[in-house]
Amino acid sequence: MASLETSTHCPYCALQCGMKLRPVTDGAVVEVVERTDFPVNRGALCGKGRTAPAVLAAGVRLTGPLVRDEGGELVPAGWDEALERIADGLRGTRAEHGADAVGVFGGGGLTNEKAYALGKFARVVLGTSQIDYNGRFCMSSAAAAHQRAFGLDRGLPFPLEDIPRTGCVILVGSNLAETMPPALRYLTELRENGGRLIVIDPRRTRTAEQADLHLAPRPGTDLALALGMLHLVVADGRVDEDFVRTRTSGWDEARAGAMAHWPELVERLTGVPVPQLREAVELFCGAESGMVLTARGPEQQAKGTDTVGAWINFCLATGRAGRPLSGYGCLTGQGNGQGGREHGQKADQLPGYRKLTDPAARRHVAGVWGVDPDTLPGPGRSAYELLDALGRDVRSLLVMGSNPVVSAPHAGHVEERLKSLDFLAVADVVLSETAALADVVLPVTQWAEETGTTTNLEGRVLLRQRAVTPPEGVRSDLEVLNALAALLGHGKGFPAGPEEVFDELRRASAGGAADYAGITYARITAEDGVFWPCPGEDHPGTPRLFLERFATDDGRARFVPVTHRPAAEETDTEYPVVLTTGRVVSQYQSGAQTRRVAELNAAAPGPFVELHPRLAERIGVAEGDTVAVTSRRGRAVAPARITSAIRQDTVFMPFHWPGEGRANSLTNPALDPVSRMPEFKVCAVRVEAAG
Ligand SMILES: Nc1nc2c(c(=O)[nH]1)N[C@H]1C(S)=C(S)[C@@H](COP(=O)(O)OP(=O)(O)OC[C@H]3O[C@@H](n4cnc5c(=O)[nH]c(N)nc54)[C@H](O)[C@@H]3O)O[C@H]1N2
Ligand SMILES: Nc1nc2c(c(=O)[nH]1)N[C@H]1C(S)=C(S)[C@@H](COP(=O)(O)OP(=O)(O)OC[C@H]3O[C@@H](n4cnc5c(=O)[nH]c(N)nc54)[C@H](O)[C@@H]3O)O[C@H]1N2
Ligand code: SF4
Ligand SMILES: [Mo]
Repeated sequence: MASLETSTHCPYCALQCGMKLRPVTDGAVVEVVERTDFPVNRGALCGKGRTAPAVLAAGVRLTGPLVRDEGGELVPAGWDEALERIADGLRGTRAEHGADAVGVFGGGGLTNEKAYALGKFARVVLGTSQIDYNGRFCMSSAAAAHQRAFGLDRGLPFPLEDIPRTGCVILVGSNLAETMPPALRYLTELRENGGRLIVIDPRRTRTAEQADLHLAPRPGTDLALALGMLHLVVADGRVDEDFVRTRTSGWDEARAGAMAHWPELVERLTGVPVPQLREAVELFCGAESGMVLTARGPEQQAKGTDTVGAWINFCLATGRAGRPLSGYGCLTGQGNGQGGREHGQKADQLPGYRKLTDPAARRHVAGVWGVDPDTLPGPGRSAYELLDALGRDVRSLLVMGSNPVVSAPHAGHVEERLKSLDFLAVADVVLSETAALADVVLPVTQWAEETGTTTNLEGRVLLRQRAVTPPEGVRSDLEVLNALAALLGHGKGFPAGPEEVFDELRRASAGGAADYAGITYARITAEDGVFWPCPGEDHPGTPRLFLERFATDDGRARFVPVTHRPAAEETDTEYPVVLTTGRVVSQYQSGAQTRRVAELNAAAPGPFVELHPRLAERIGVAEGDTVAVTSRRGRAVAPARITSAIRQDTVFMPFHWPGEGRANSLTNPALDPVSRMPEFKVCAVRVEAAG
């Protein structure tokens, strides 16, 4: 039977665990089999990966297009009708309001081929600048900080296998034990090898429980914390002067910023005692090598870019970057969170991580696309700004691979904006909350039913392979774009075959920062994935970046001067508690897929509000009682989960559910000025027992 097994990767997070799929019964459904030969997870999977085939079942997933009838109901329709309705809708808006009144919203779960084709479709077929995607809500602050400091954005500049061999890891706002469970092994091995682990999180999470030292700052104060630690590095004479002189620029200004953040001030701002700050610096600087890894905790803030910048400054000042077993990295989140940000579904971007504002980049990509560079639109709005403009400047929208009704900040407002559109089309595998608002819903194939590449959090390009035949009535996103392009007058240039699209992507990315020119499907299969940049088929790929030089013009990493500032919304007497949000192990994102899996629902049945016993006592709620959480934007209710593992001034809600317990009814859409990341991790709320 072994020959019937197909090697592929999980549909969910950025770890992209390897797995094998084996057909059961008639070949329409598969089961997951361990794939121990793939190095990243060596066979281990979390519950989401193990149960992913449940979403392939008819009755769970969409099996035919839906269109809204005159009575306002979504009813089954044929593909021709559904596609024509979309073409008419988009064409009509363009004729009446101009090309920029048509918007596109993509996703970091889409394969490289889809992300590339979607960006090209927006710019070439629709002629619109108004395209962005949910990755803006994910790692955009780290990406911006990477660009600023290193001249290149690849989440991790080294493979995960380096982590167990470094001396000390500072993990900032990552709950790896729940968000990438098989990767916890790297931290366990680190500690077995004598390396130290410091976790910074307002909650004592399952991840923090593994740490030698856990710092629990008030949400939104990471910037002060990082500056305070850099202050101590300077005060204690621990700066790596030689590294700073030879490999960096801009230290004097950055140093001045840190010196303004003396330890006692930082203790006051963050709530982290000075002795803990000192211990963290001693552990980190006392080791031969070290890494700082951030995830959404410090990044999803209205100052996320500067916060990551402060951690990069810390790495540079201590000489823990651009050297073996040392560096700063961001733990990217979505299945193709890395590749999805490289090939053109981002508002300001062309394939190969090129800039839409760069004339040479426009010429190169226009050449590959066979169009006049002058016809390519300029940069558009960022994700939240695009959603906020719906029904006003942007009047028709195509959504592919996102469920913003649940996942966008200030979701009540976003839902209203979606409802005010002249026309909404959604391509999805299930009837998500966003799809349920659409005029036309297109059912698309899923991971096991199609072939395509993703780029995992290490920058390793991987191949997912088709293992089952999709149900009749379902088409791939590439087939959808191919058909829509044809209806809109572009019969050529949008092939539906993934390998053909990938070969075009390779040419479009050639010479860019994220260069895939030398990567082929055959090589990926033979080599356990290929790390970009990989400019030629004889190039080995690049697992480790920056060892000789950084990707800036002069090869030096740039310190960025940063200073602390408060959260966009501070607590006050009316809203005295901080709300932060995040994830639980058994649900994925907006839950569109995982809320349809019985085993996962049994483990994580619904929303909750995590709060400290003192706060619970003060508002008079016991475990399981219904709690009302109110912010300036909305209200949510969910059962109390009382634990001393959270700060007394903070409550936590996971964001996986719609309806009454929707965390994003509360969150603040204040944006980071550089990355345009919303402040998902901090807002002010009132917490009460719900009558
Ligand atoms: N089970 C599961 N796994 C997933 C996902 C999922 O939805 N479910 N999604 C995937 C995706 S797209 C992503 S982006 C990743 C996200 O992976 P993580 O970043 O690990 O996930 P989060 O739970 O959003 O946030 C991590 C931690 O940040 C802490 N935090 C909150 N506020 C602050 C703060 O102000 N400062 C600091 N330092 N920490 C803070 C939270 O308490 C939380 O424990 O997970 C990926 N994996
Ligand atoms: N409060 C709060 N909100 C958050 C966050 C937080 O920490 N706190 N985190 C943010 C982050 S990091 C992220 S990444 C976002 C994610 O939020 P969303 O963008 O809503 O992510 P998903 O739930 O993964 O949505 C993906 C949708 O696309 C569908 N889909 C899956 N694969 C495909 C495909 O190949 N093609 C098509 N057409 N559809 C597909 C799925 O069924 C699902 O409906 O949420 C953000 N929102
Ligand atoms: S850790 Fe991520 S990639 Fe691995 S099985 Fe779980 S969801 Fe899938
Ligand atoms: Mo994410």
